[in-house]
Amino acid sequence: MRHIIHADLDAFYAAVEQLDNPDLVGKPILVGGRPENRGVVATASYEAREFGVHSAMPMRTAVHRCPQGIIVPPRFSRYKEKSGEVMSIFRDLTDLVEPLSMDEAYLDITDVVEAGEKPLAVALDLKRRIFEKTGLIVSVGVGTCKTIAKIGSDLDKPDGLVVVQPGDEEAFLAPLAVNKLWGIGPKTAERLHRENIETIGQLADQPLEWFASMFGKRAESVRDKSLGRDVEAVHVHGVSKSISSETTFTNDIGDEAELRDVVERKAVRVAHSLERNGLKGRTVKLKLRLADFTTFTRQFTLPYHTSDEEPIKEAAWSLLVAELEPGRTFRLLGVGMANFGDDSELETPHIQQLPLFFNEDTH
Ligand code: DCP
Ligand code: MG
Repeated sequence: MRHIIHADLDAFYAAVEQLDNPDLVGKPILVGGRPENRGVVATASYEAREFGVHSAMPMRTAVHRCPQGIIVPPRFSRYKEKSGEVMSIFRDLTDLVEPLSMDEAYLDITDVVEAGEKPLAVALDLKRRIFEKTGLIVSVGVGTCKTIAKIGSDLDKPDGLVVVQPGDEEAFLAPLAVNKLWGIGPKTAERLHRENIETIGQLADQPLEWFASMFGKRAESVRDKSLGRDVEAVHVHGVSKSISSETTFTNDIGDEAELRDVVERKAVRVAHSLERNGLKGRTVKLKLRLADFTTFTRQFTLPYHTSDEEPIKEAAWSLLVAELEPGRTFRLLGVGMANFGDDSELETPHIQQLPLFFNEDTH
């Protein structure tokens, strides 16, 4: 079973403006162009939304509805910077992150849940970390497919958290309006309205043939979504340069056996992520943070590309052993793999004869 999070920041541009200028906190903010320049609202703080202001509205209309609104010109480079901070916190949790825009992303947390974490705890922890590290508030939806996660994150905004338990998908969606489904725009909603279909439940109740006549090629996908069981994967865009898994401990760890255990679990996670993404790597990285927050990485390059657990475990552990000192404790440990490629042009027996580590480029 898959576990997916959809996370979307609240009133993103406005929240960044309030963060950088405390005078704006708690006030109606209209981020966008001036009304005299035919500006539009990029976003409004929740305080301004109470007056019926929303994104894409002409600023002239917004000012009319909310005369006390404070107009703030957008600062895109600052939003991009904050977005980067948020995305990197998402990637601390899982490598399977699919950003949809500057302020929202899908995260596949299946591995994290299979490692024993409860989805609710993962979501709460993510919200807390985003707030502590960036000062921004994120709304989160959690479920077994993208449809559920996406709808969930929007349902309880701002500062939302909706977790739909496996098995509850259909009942969760049933009472909601059809236009909440991804891919049902105003035109389709109008066609459905003419057939007296207003809710996702009414849509899901239709026979298969009806879906075929209504949606053609999309029939199956729309039906799956209406039942909360779409199978769409979280797509990691672009070519990632490394895959890693790291944890900050609640209490710093110095015990060798405990550290060994963490390294092994991280290595398994990395191996799984590599496999999921169809990648093999050669450079194993170990990231460490000490009790005094000093952070550094060590790396080993293997003689061949691999996605196997064993060499990753072995390399990461040998790097860590070199850093153990009596009394030294660690607050963060991460294992990663970089230098992706494939050795399929080489013959396997030849590769297997190579020693495990032939090039130690630790620094
Ligand atoms: N945005 C924009 N123009 C739009 C919609 C959005 O410029 N028509 C920008 C401003 C938003 C950001 O994108 O801050 C994120 O879009 P969201 O739809 O997620 O809206 P917000 O984050 O502002 O509000 P919320 O997600 O709380 O509804
Ligand atoms: Mg948002």
